[in-house]
Amino acid sequence: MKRRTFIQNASLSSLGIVAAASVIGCKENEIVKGGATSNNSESTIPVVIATWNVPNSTKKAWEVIENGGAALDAIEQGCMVEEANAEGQSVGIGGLPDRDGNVTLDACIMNKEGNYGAVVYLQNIKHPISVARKVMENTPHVILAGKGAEQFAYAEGFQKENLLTEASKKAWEGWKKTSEYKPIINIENHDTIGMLAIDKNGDISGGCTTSGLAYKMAGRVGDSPIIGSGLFIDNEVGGATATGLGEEVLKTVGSFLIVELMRQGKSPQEACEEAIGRIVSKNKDFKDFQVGYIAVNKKGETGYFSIHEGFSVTKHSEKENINIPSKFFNKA
Ligand code: SD4
Repeated sequence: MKRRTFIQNASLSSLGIVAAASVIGCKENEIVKGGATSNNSESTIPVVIATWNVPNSTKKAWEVIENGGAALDAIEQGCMVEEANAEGQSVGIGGLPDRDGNVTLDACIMNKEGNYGAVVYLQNIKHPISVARKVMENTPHVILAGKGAEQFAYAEGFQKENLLTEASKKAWEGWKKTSEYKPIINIENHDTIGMLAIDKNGDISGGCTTSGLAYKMAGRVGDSPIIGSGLFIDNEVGGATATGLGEEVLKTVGSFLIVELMRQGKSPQEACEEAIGRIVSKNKDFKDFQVGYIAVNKKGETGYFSIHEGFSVTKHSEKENINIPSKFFNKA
């Protein structure tokens, strides 16, 4: 099949993302209850929580908050740690490229006032989370894309950098031999950062930063920089952020949904479970892709839930900086 035909035929459900063997054979459309851990129902303020195993990022964010800093600064600095980590292949420098070999980054940030800034399809800039913050603070807009975002970043003093590391270039060259679009659940996407923080004043901010899905089509933008999908904050209620197959998060406006469910009285855990339930009940192919959500409410209670096993969160509270495996929907 010619590549063009392949792309046309590749509906989201047929992208061929491989599910872990341990998750086959679940009961469809049944939400697994009892997902909350003791860490979840505990009210902890301040708190920092992020998708995946990113202890250095949560540690940095926590340090900012511990020193009396605002949640917004904690989010930016925490996310920057992973963006600068060249070994992480799904965010910032070292991110896996699109199928043409270009590393294109998506990021957004949202503050306690409900202000928001984002960059999509940004190239050659290591810290998209910081450019997103500049969009929020220094422009009359909320999203800048592609070349315009890049020009804006240079005008704001950011340096041009080559983001394609040797390791990611090698991986891409290996992928090109078959050009099959088959990312593997939890493997290639393990360190995209969605981060939520509550500072000592009890104010909430959040951020999300990613290189998106490896070997995506040129021009593709995921959920991560889109308000309400990859991230949403309402300082009176709480915040939520997402990771995984962005197309499915976008179609259900997942993070906004979770915050609205919390507004209606659900706990962060219940809200994350319902948002995952929304995806799986609408999509019989959910065995082929992963989505994970994390949430925090105004009381400092947290929640996290995913479709499949393998998702985890890193949570920094007064007590500890700990990586916690998430409960998941798709029980064997
Ligand atoms: C995307 N949601 O671009 C992102 C990818 C991701 O962990 O989160 N990976 O669809």
